[in-house]
Amino acid sequence: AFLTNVVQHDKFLKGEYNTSFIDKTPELLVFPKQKDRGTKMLSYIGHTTVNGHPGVGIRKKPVFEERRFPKLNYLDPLPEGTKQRLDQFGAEGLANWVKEQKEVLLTDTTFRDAHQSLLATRVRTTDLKQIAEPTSRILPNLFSLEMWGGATFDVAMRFLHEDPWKRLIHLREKAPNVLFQMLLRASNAVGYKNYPDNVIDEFVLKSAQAGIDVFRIFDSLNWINGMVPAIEAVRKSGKIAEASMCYTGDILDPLRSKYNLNYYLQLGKDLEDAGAHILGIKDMAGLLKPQAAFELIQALKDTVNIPIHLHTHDTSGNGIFTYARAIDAGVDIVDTAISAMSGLTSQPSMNSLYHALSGHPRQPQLNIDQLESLNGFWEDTRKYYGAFESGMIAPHSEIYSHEMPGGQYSNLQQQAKGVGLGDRWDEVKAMYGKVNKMFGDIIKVTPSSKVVGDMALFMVQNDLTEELVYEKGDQLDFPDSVIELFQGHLGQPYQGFPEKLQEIVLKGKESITERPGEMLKPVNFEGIRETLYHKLGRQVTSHDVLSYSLYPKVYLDNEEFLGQYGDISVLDTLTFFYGLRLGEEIEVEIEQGKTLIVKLVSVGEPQKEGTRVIYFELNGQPREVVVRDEN
Ligand code: 3PY
Ligand code: ZN
Repeated sequence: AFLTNVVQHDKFLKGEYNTSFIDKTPELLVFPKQKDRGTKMLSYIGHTTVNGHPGVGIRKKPVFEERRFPKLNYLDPLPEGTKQRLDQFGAEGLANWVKEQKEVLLTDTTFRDAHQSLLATRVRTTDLKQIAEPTSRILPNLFSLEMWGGATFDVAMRFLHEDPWKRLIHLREKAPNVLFQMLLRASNAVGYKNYPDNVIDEFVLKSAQAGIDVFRIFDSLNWINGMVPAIEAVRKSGKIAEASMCYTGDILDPLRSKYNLNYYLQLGKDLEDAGAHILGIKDMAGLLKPQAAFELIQALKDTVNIPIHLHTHDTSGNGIFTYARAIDAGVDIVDTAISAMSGLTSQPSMNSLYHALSGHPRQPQLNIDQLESLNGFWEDTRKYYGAFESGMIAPHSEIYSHEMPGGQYSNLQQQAKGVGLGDRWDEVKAMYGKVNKMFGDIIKVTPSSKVVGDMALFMVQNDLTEELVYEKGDQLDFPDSVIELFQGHLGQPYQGFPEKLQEIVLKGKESITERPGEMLKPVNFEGIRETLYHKLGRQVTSHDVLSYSLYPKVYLDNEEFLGQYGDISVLDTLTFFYGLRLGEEIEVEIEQGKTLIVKLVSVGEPQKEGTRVIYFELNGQPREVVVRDEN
C-alpha cells in the first residue's frame, strides 16, 4: 500500500520529489481504511428504496427496454478531430483553421447545457461515459463537445455524489479526438460569487491539464474587467479563450436602446483586444431573433477578426431560424444538441439543423444515419431522468418579455414552489421582468439572473410593487444576494446601478467599483491541503483542494456522504434514483474486474425507533442493513 501511495501521489507523478519526499509527505503513511464497500452500497440502496431520492421522491421504479447503442465497428481506429489540430497548431492556429472552413461547424452541448436546461443538470457520469466513445466516433467533425462547467460542477457533488474532476478525466479517455469545452463564469468560476484571482488561475490551469481545451468565458454583467483574469489564465495555459458577450434585449427594438448594435460591436472589439481567440455570443435566454442574428453577425464579422461562435436556447421555438440567418451572415460555429436532448429550454437540434441546411453550401459534414443511432441512446436515456423534466412541453414565446435564461426557468420554478409560491408562478415570471427594469435592465445570466429571481420571489411573497419598494424600502430586509449585487460584489453593470434603488437597498452599507477578485485575499492552497488531510485522513489531491476552495460546505457534505455510503457513482442510474424492486437483482462493477451481485430480498416492517431492516443477498450471501425510515 505504501508503494502504491508513493507512485500515485500528485507530486511523485509530477516529478516534484527528492530524497526528503517520504519524510515530508506524511500522507504516504496513511493507508486507506479497509472499508466494507458492499455494506455501504447496500445501505444506500436500502435508504433510497425506503426513502426515495431528493427531487424524485418515492416513486415506483420504472421499467424500460434495453437502451439502444449505436452499432459501430469499435475496432476501427478513432478518427482524428479538432483536438489533434489544437495540439499540433496551437490556439491561434486552430482559430485560423475555423475561419477557413466553408461549412458551419458545430458544438454538441448534450453533455452539459442540454441536460442543465432540460433535466436540472442531473445526467450522471456513468451514462455520459457509456456514450462518449460512440459520440466521438460518430461526430469526429465537431468543433467541440461542451461537457463541463456551468452548473455541472456543483450539481455533481451536491446531488450526484460524484467528483466532477473524475467526469472530465474519464470522458477525456473515451473521447480523445474532439475539443472539450467548458462554461466558465469568469471570476465566478463554476460558482455563484467572485473568487480571489489565484483561485481562478489555479482552477483554469488544473482544468486545462485535466482535459479542457476551450473555455467559454462570460461575465454575468458583461463586465470586461471581470473577465480579464480568466482570459489571461486560459491564454497562459495554451488553451482556447472563447470570450463571450451575453446577449439580452433586442437590437431591433428602438425602444430598448441600452443594448443596441453598437453596444455589442464595442464589446466584441474589447473582447478581441482582451485576448479572445474566439468571440462567443451567449444568448442564454434565446432572445436573439433571426433578423437580429443576421444583422449582429454581419456587423461583427466586419468588426472583429476572430471566429464567431453562437450559442442560443430554443425556448421560443425560433432557434433553427435564428441559426439559419446567422449562418447566412457568416457565423463560424453554432451550438446544438442531439435531437432527443434539444429544443425548448435546451439548444436547437443538431439533426434538424442538418436537414434544414439541405442544399445549402454551408451544410455541416456529418453522417446523419449514425447521428440518428446516437439519438436512440438519448431517447432511451432521457426517460431515466423523467423526474427532473420541467413540464414545459411547447415553445414558450413569453420568454421575450421575462427574458429568463434557459437554465434558470425550471430552477426558479422549484425555488418558487419551495417558498409556497407554486400557484403564483405567472406572477413570479411577470415580476422577474419588472425587477429587470428596476435594476436598470441588466444582463441576466448566472449569477446575476439568480439575484433578479431572488428579488422577484421576495416581492411576490411580500406583495410588493415597485412603488412600495421605493416607499417602504427603509423597512425592507432585502435578500442578501440583492444587497451583494448592489454592493458591487458581482462587478459593475453597463451604465452603473440605478442610484435611487442602490441607496434603498444598501442603507448606508459600502459599495465598491473595483474588481472584487483583486480585493479578496488569495486562498492558501497548501493550508487547505493540510486541513483536508487531517479532516479526511487520506491523500488529498489538487482537485480536492480546488473543489473545497470553490464549495467548502458542499465538498465536505459530500465527503461525509461518501464516508457513509461509499462510491455510488458505480450504480446504474435507475437504481441510483429509485433503489431496487423486491426480488430485483443487479450487477455492480465496483472496479474493473470486480463485480457485486445485489438482490433485494425483503423490506422489514418499521421499528419503534423509526428504522427498518432491509434484507439483501450480496453475491449469494444473505446480508441485512438497517436504515432510517424518513417517511
Ligand atoms: C451557467 O452559468 O451555468 C449557464 O448556463 C448560464 O447560461
Ligand atoms: Zn446556455
